[in-house]
Amino acid sequence: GCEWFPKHIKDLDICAKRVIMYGAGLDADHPGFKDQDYRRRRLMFAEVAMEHKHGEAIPRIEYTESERKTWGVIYRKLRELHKKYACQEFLDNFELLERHCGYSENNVPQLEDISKFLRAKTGFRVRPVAGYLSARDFLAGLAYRVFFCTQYVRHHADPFYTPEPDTVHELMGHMALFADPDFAQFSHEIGLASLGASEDDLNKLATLYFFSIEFGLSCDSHTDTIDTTGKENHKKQPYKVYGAGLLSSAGELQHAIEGEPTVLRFDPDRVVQQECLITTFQTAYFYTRNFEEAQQKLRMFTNNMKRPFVVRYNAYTESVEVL
Ligand code: H2B
Ligand code: FE
Repeated sequence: GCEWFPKHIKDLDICAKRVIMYGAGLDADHPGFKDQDYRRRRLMFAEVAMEHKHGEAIPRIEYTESERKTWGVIYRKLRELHKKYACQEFLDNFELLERHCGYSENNVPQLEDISKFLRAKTGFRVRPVAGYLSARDFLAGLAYRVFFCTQYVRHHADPFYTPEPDTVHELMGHMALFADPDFAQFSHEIGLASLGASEDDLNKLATLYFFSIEFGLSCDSHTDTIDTTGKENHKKQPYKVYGAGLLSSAGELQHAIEGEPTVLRFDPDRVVQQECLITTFQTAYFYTRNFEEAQQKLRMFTNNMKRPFVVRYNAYTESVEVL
């Protein structure tokens, strides 16, 4: 647990370069594996991300017609499903993204615009990344209120499937809630807990990230689950979705709410025992009443983690003091 970790937001330049897999390294089962044009395009995105440095403007991308079409198809489908399944905080902030950040069916939004918007809202920002990072590097970004964000679009052959994060997942799934102060704080605190954490603790934090930020459910504040006769109303689903993995996947979003999976309370001691499933739908999801509750539970859990030092985040200098 005494590995190097970023002490200043600028140090994230180092984390951003340690991509595990991107562009040229596409696996044989990737839909773009045999598509030379797609692979070339991915190398361009990788270059933009690799050359980006903290504090610089994020280059604007001119998306191709094919990329815009892929975006549009998913956008239309997901917006329809969001209205039914997403939590209110997500819906409200998504509307702001439509109003202020160029979100629409016909336009792939630019990271630079979103980053400026989020910064004004919660101090969060995004920076481009060429592909998948280790959990350690990825979570370190959150400590500095930075979200590593892919900028490329998945392969057009299968708009509703991607084996890796892509900009559609990030923009449709993740961005809206980073405009919510409690959600932002929750994310920031997972990140802080990860700095210099032991391998074991880091895995636990990655699992907590997975079942909250990617697959979390919350209670529907607008649905009364008990009707006036006092009988439970089984018609209305009491859960709403806030996890980005769900909100960016038409299939799993419906499954999580309509498919009657196991839904348990977000209790970190229980959550960390759950296996993160990557290639199939989850068999269990976890819910919190709201992001404040998620924050409190996370804090109780991380307070019991052992680190041979204390980290203190200094928002003025955007650095971490190690005591
Ligand atoms: N890297 C990138 N680029 N995007 C992610 O969403 C991501 C990642 N998720 N690395 C991380 C790992 C997540 O699965 C957890 C923290 O392990
Ligand atoms: Fe994600």
